[in-house]
Amino acid sequence: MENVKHPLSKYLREDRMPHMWCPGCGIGTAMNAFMHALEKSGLEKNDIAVVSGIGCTGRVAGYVDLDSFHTTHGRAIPFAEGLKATKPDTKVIVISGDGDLMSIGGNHFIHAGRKNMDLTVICVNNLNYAMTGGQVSATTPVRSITATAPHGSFTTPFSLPFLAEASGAVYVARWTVFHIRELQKAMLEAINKKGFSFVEVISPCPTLYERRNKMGDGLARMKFYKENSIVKNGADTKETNIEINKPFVVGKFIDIEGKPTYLESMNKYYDETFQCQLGYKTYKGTRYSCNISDGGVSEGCMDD
Ligand SMILES: Cc1ncc(C[n+]2csc(CCOP(=O)(O)OP(=O)(O)O)c2C)c(N)n1
Ligand code: SF4
Ligand SMILES: [Mg+2]
Repeated sequence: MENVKHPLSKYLREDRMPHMWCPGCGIGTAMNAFMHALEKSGLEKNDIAVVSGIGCTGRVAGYVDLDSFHTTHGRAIPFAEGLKATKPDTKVIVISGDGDLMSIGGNHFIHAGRKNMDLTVICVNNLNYAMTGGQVSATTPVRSITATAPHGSFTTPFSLPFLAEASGAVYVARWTVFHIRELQKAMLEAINKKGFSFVEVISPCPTLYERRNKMGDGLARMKFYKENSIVKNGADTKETNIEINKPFVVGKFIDIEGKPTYLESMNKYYDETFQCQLGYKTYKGTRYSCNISDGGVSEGCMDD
């Protein structure tokens, strides 16, 4: 057995194995789909950066053998934005949980979408804050039992495809960990997309969410996904609400071309505004020294 290698082992930090995820958890399946998508993308490992926040899903950053960053809770997106701004040629991909990206980090998500930051965001939505014991998150369906809602949650959850579209995302898809081929394809399309792309991965947390809601183990949940997912590519994202134990819509909902990214808009504006000023150069990445004299931009101010 010693010589048996995972076919995608080049993307894995094998010295970190075994991983910490519970039996039946869907995060490993989501990560496997992600590694397949990377392989198909043809990107070199050095051209990719992965950013996660804190949570069970956030551990992905520690298991992938790439330039990866396990940032603070809710701050994966602003960290990724900074990374992209200084390294525009790097493919920056955020992978994190529903609590991290949509609860504490929700504000960053909507503004990154609004600005069309050139990022791919993959959210593993297990409908709760798993790592900290299974509390209500921004995606917990009404009437679900959680650690902080022992009689059932009563607040309206976000529908993530709807939120992503409303924020300005140019690519939006949702699949479950049962839909492994579709998930790989969606991740690949999102990675290849210029602009703010978003993939929601519906995934079980059998240890906390499914157990409390008497939904069975991880396998039972896969059966539920199989029998209750309504594949509807191009569906109106207003139809993507998730209710407890009810069928829900999956598919590719948004895929648009031609919207300028944040850096493209910035460069266009500054190029037009400063075109007459000696020494102004279009921003292509990190520039350090800046000798601004007499209010203008002096020659040699920006080093490429
Ligand atoms: C600022 C801050 N607040 C709270 C926490 C505690 N905390 C760690 S992980 C987590 C929830 C993670 O939930 P989610 O992002 O859905 O990831 P999951 O574990 O479900 O994959 C919380 C509240 C923290 N680490 N930092
Ligand atoms: S607590 Fe839930 S999300 Fe976390 S590893 Fe276990 S099953 Fe997965
Ligand atoms: Mg979660």
